[in-house]
Amino acid sequence: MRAVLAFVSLVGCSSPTTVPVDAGSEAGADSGSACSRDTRKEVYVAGIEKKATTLTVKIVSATPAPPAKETNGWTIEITDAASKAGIAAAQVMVTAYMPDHGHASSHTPVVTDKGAGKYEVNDVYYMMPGLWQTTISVVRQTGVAAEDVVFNFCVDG
Ligand SMILES: [Cu+2]
Repeated sequence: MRAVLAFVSLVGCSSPTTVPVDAGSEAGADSGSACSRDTRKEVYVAGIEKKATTLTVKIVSATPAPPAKETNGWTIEITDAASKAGIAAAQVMVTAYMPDHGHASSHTPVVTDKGAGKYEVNDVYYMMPGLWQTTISVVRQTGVAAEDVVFNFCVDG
């Protein structure tokens, strides 16, 4: 399914994706960007977190902050939802996807276990402006089902 979507997206994205930037003609627009009126977006703050079934994923810090077009690096912390203890040695996979265009990022983020529940995520790559769904999928230990959390960040051009 993902492969089909990725194919469709290539077609969808072959046309210019530039969204006309209004020159402040709309009252209340914070930047006049593609993101300013997207109600699906989540505003990044250091420490933003999402809960899955048995665990919580927190973005401790992001570079740049807030997340921006092209290359992003995050430090995340994964903790047990009940005990709050860090979950080390999990299998963590990060994927970025653009729902409006039906395509994934051209880069596969690289996750490095830093111990005690901290993980470094590099090469989260948003190649164009708009809403990106970044899924962090965590397998606590082999044989256990993955638990996903999704962060919805809108990236300005
Ligand atoms: Cu796109």
